Amino acid sequence: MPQVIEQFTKLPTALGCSPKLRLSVSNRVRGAPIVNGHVVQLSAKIRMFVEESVALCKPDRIHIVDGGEEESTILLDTLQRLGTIQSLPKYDNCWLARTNPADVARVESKTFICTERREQAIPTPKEGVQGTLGNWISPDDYDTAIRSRFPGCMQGRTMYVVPFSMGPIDSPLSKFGIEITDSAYVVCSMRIMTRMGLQVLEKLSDNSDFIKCLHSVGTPLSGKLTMPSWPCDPERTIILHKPAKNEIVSYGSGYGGNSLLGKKCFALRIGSTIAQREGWLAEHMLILGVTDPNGVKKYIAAAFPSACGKTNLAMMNPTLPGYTMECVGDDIAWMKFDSKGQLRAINPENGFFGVAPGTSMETNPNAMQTVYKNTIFTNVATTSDGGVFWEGMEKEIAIDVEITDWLGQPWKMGESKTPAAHPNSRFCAPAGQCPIIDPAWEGKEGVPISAILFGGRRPEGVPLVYEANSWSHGVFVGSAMRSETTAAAEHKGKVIMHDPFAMRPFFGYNFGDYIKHWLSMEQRAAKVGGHMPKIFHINWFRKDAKGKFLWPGFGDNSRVIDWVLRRVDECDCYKDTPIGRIPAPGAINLEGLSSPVNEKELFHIPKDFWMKEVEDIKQYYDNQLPHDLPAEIAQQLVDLKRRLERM
Ligand code: GTP
Ligand code: SPV
Ligand code: MN
Repeated sequence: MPQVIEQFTKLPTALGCSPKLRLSVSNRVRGAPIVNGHVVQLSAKIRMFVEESVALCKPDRIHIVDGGEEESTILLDTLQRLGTIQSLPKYDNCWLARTNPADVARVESKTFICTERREQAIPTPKEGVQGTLGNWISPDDYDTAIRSRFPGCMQGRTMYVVPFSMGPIDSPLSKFGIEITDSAYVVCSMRIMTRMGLQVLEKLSDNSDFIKCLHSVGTPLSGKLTMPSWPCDPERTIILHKPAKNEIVSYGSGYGGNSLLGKKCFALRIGSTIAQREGWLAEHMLILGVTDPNGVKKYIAAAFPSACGKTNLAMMNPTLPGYTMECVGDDIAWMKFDSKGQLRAINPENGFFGVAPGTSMETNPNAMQTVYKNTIFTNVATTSDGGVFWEGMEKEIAIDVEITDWLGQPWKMGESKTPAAHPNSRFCAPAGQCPIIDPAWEGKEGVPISAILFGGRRPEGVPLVYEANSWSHGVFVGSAMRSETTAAAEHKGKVIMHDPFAMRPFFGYNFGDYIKHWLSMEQRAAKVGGHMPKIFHINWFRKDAKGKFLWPGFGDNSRVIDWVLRRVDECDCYKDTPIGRIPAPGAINLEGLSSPVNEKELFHIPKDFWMKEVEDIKQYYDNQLPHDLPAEIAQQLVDLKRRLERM
């Protein structure tokens, strides 16, 4: 430990102040010395936030993060000494973190939105029914939750002050945050996932507002003889949001969405409340640029639940000749109408925190080429030649290498019964490294969106693609989305769950109001003479009677995108069905497909399945939104049922 502290005091002259000034007696906050940066560089508002946090958490020292290369090297080195990360010598500046096995995913059940009244945060379910659209916490319980966890939680540790921007620093669509954390892993990951450091601090020097993010792993070091390599407090983990104060407080977990507070907590939960107030959309969506064989470029946004294919679609290598796909973002989109009524999107993130298993040169070569430098892997397996391994990479490693699983145990392909990599293991890599990153991905104004896709894992009944008949029908489709659960959150087993708009874990306010907000977008665009993007629903995951996927997916999804864009151009290549418009027979280009597909089965719409689906959706609305469902959406369901009855 003394070695570690020494490391910090050896930091280079940060933020342009001399070592003498930096280590002067006055460079303290409430007695805690600042070992990197200087207190004079904090705006009054940031300083107040740091003061309050120091008084509460009692860190031994403070480090104002500058975002520089040297700082990053020292932090990574420190993490390596602590045993939190190990280097992966096969690649360039790549690292592996192994978490505590109890801290491997987001924890929806421990995530709360705090508002004065419950109905501001979550819909009131039918009496006797458990609500599934988020958790509310009262202001009193919010304070108690903090008071019972945070006092002294950073004793013996360094408090990092991380200034960051969600979105390109100069974009009018971007927002700033300050994350206070006691985890160097978080700092190094935030450096990849956000624009972080000095530039942001300078932007905030006019004392402007920011989102307050407080995070602790919840393992103070005072009196501890051993230092865990992955400190956390899974039993008492809690993730709190107070939209009225633009405040996020997270305790007990170091994992992804729980600790990198710019991502789900800020860009989606707090972001959606700001978006509602300001008239835009903060969504769990990828953004993809598509250039067709005529050289015409359009952008689409797509919302699929966690681990359901956003990263893959966002980085797809199209199999359809003549097409070029470019990636703007793989997880979050902030979308706003411009003055002409064109919906424009930015990716507020700066990196990818992508699902590792299933990613390979076959399924996603662009992701593979992104992650072999400057990447932090979490919970993947390692190879004896200093590389990484996960399920899906079987063909990509030398046969003679030995594999160590994510828990650090020897693992043998074909023999071991447990997965080598945790199913929710991830890579955290700079977006700029993606070989197909879109030239406009950091554009200030955002890219114009022509179509919005919803989708999920639906093994049965749901066709490969269908188009909504109107904006409100599309909003209905988003509200009725369901998908098989994945390892991205704590749900066990593969059950089909409702995940409206792929946002169930990420709503910052009452889902009923969220639907109303989506519906209101149409008038918002109309007012300035704009038009709405078309809405589609896709399903790459339909299976045949033997349980095999009916659709090859991945690069062949370009064939679906091709139809979607032709529909955006109002091509007459569709057929009406009770659930929406599907491609007319032969309208999906299947030329050159590596193996034939059963088009009939892919687009079959079984009446009994859909009648049951209507009943399930009705029950879901009745149980979860008995008071909050907009009449327009209730009517959409009635209309769908009527169309199906006539089938
Ligand atoms: P989050 O980062 O959790 O929000 O997830 P994501 O939506 O970005 O998920 P991702 O793209 O990483 O997909 C996760 C899993 O879906 C991987 O195991 C992929 O192999 C699988 N997958 C993605 N696209 C397809 C597809 O077209 N077909 C099939 N069968 N599987 C796919
Ligand atoms: C998701 O679960 O949707 C993710 C990963 O994108 S995490 O950041 O951990 O939430
Ligand atoms: Mn996600």
